[in-house]
Amino acid sequence: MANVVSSALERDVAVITIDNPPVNALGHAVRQGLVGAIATAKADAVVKAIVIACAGRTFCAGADITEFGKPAKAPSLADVINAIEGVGKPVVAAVHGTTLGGGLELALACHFRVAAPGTRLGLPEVKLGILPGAGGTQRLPRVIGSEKALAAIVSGEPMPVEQALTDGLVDRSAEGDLAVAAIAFAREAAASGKPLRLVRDRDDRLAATRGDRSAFDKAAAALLARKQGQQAPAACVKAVANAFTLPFDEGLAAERALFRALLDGDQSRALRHIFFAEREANKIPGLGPAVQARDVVTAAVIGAGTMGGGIAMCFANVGIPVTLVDTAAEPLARGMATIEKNYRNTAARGGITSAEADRRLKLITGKVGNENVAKADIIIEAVFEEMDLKRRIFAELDAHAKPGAVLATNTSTLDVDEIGRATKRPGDVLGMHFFSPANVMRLLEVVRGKATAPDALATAMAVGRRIAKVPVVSGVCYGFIGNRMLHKRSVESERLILEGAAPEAVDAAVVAFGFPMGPFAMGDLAGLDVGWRIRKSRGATAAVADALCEAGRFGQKTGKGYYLYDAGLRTPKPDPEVAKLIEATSARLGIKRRAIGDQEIIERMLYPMINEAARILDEGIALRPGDIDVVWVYGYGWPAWRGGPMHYADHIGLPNIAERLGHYAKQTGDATLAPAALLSRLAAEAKGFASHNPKGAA
Ligand code: T1G
Repeated sequence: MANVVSSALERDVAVITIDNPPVNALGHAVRQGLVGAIATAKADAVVKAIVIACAGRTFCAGADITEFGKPAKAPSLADVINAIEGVGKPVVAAVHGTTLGGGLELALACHFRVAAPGTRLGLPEVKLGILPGAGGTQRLPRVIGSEKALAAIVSGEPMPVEQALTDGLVDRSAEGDLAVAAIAFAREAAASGKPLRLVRDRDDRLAATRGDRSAFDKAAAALLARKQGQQAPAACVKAVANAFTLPFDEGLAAERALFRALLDGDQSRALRHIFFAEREANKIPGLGPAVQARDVVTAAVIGAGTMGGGIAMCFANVGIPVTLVDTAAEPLARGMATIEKNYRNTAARGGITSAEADRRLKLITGKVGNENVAKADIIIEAVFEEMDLKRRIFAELDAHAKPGAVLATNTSTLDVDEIGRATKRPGDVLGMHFFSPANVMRLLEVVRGKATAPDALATAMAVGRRIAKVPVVSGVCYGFIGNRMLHKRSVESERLILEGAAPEAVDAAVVAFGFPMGPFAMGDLAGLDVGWRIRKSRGATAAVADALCEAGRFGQKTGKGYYLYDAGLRTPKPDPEVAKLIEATSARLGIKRRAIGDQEIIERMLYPMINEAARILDEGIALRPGDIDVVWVYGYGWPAWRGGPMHYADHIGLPNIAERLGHYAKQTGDATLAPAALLSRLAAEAKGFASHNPKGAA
């Protein structure tokens, strides 16, 4: 067993150091080591105080999530915490990096916390569908107050050290070496002779809320308003409320019970799946440590439209200078103005300081003419979705781009290989498919062409992570992973309303499932004319959607689409005109209308997509099922607490899904709804998608 905990004596201070890379997770060996080291320090009369610190890039980032769902091994984290509280000598936590979850709970068990500059402290357990299970819901309120603790625990967002200092969570910020500062603090505490106070015994920050909990309840209601269907946020509220309504040990016991119930639940299993799937998506077979990403110091974006502007902001947001290029001064000025407006709005909302907005704006240089990409290490084309135009631009890039520059296209549907063939350097060409708004949406589909060089792909993945995106590799096919699946849902949603479901009923069922928006409201937001143009260019039709567009109903931008929108408002209102148009279209197509229930709506919204995902997996377009889940959670609003389409399918059971698909294929006469080969095979073998890791994927 690797020695992950060591102890050293600095005169009269015992320094206990955890060294369990990569994030000093509080796994079994660490807990054992801590209990042993604390007992030794307690018994050693020379030791007047103790410092607990971590080696490496961060203090403990929590319990070891890989141990969840396995039999618990003693000592538990609660045992470690009891050992710290029982020492009877000052214990100081020396924290740095991302001090999260069980790591912060460990630090809260200590009498004092000294932090390095740049430390972030938080209890993100709710993001894993659980709540802090080692006293965090009882100790944090005792230090920073109930309302601040509630916000930190229900959001799961870490706080910067500056705020932690202000709130009293951190006692001192270390100037210079952290260990030296923590040892000095520990020695001062021991020398002060002041009685030691454990956080568990503090009540000063609870009294106010105990006296009047109205502000707490109001804050709780606001925090839970956008968490419909999720169990963990509500449990967090209950647990934190116990801190000012119950004695400490009763609150702790209640926390434990809530924690256990959530940990064994489907939602936490789904969120843990997404946690690891997001990290697995970074591991590309054939792209081992030998394949080095190319250096990217500067970037260029071609096309100053909505997508181009958003992409340029992604680079400026992380300090990478970017040249935004367009064909003429007017569209360029319009694009730059939109970027400035976005930054000013963010600064006005307090998201960034205006100085930071200025700094980012300075990193974006607007230029007319593609020759201005010559210095860029990576060039992203974001012009109109038209093959000839893109091929022309890529052929031009050959002349201007420097050797070794990565040439990326932001196409959402077109053939990346064909675009690559427009250049003499197809090895440098790939797709980087951003999602609108590009400066907000975290998903990035990185499309690997047949000729794409491994180091070009590695570069795009590394750049994706640097600009705070979640990059997922896709092969070349129409619509890549996300849009190809989404197309199946669009076809089914059109059928459902022709067969009798109201658009608002379909949207309501999809929202009740956990999506932020249903297909019809989403169509109105994106603009129905976008899909209409693509259908026309592909000779495809959608009876109702086409009829709406022919009537000039493009959605929010025209004040009406599937819904009506009052001037300046985005609230969709059902429109009797649309209901009439749909009924007339059904009659014209000879479709008999009937009542359709929510279960059928959800099955037909989700199962055809899952079926298409099985084909995507089988063709190797997606490397592994988890990648598909990450695409849908970060790009299409699939509720993370349902784990993504593939995880959800395994939860429902592939035999059930296969049976329903077969039923709908017969009912609609659409043979493409029949279960895909991979889905049928796995269903027959009583296996799930989780068992299918194609092509040597990790
Ligand atoms: N347990 C096990 N493995 C972990 C881990 C953890 N807590 N955190 C990270 N890893 C692995 C991760 O899978 C990856 O592995 C590698 O470390 C690097 O991570 C009782 C019960 C700390 C901000 O939720 O948010 O405490 O892919 O790629 O981008 O109340 O990791 O290389 O094989 O993400 O620099 C609460 C989870 C746990 C924090 C670093 N803590 N971690 O981000 O690196 S529950 C969390 C993170 C808990 C108690 C409860 C991030 C990070 P691999 P990475 P990063």
